[in-house]
Amino acid sequence: MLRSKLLKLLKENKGEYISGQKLSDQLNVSRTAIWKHINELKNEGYQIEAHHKLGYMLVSEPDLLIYEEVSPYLTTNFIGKNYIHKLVIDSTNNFAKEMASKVPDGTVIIAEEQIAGRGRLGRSWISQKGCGIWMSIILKPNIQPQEALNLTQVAAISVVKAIEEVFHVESKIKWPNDIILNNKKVCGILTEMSSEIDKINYVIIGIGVNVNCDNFPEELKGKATSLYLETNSKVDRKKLTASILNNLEFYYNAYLQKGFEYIRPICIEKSITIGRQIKVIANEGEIEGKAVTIDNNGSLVVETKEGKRLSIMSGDVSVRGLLDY
Ligand code: BTX
Repeated sequence: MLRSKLLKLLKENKGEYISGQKLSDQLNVSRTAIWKHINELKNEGYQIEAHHKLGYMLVSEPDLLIYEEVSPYLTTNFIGKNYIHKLVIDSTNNFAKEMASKVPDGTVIIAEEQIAGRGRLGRSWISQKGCGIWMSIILKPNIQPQEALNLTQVAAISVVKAIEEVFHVESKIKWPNDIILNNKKVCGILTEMSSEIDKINYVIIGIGVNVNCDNFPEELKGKATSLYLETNSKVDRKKLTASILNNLEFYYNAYLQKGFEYIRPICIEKSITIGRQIKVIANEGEIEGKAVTIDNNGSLVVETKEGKRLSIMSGDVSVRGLLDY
């Protein structure tokens, strides 16, 4: 793609002029075509100096999660190869659902802002402009529909590993789908699926990470946080986005090849739930007890007051002493 190639050349020469002639020779297009693309890039927020003799110089890139900005850090084979970026969207999970049957495995939908971001059970997810990573990944695994729940865990450890890799801070997983940093929620995961009785059509993994957000609505203060608020420095969304996708591909492949047992120790190590008193609203009703472990199927094992052990496949968990409980 001409635009990507042009940007690559500009980036390689960032801070230096590169002549219009050289660009047109290297890219094998007219100087007018170069000029047109340069204007487009400028409109997107790239700061490019143009000099009638010296040519063009890239001064700075916009803070946008477009493919050209994220892909230099991507090491994946299939996740993110098809990458759709939107400035504003209702919900990346909604858009992913519309697209899922028409796009390849591993397609990523990412937005700068969601105006109707969704959490689980009809709850909403605040997704302010330009401060977070709001994305959905479409996967088409050849596993049984009931196993799709494990993919939330795969995504959760991928986010925890990515945060560790890029920012050297340790976050924890509140089973099954929240990432907690210093006792507050920094990320939520919403996994949705379309399936037949014994075959998955597609799974959508929606990941919302509060990266540079510095202001949450009153009702979330005390519950929500961002990497910026916890680390006190503005964070590079591009590197973190790529690292989440890189880790996701790694752990997803490992899960498909080796089963849940492979990721289980990491899920346990990174859990903030295990060993704590919890309340779960599950299909079975409300259960109170102590979270003991995560079993080989990815279920949370809870021991009730009566000493009964229950395996919970999915549910809404409150952990005593955490987030208003
Ligand atoms: P959840 O149901 O576990 O969490 C939703 C609850 O979290 C809300 O009711 C609110 O209390 C709190 N909350 C809302 N927004 C935020 C926020 N930005 N940070 C911290 N806490 C918040 C969690 O659901 C799953 C969220 C997935 C979001 C991604 S973003 C990309 C994709 N598209 C989409 O619409 N959803 C997913």
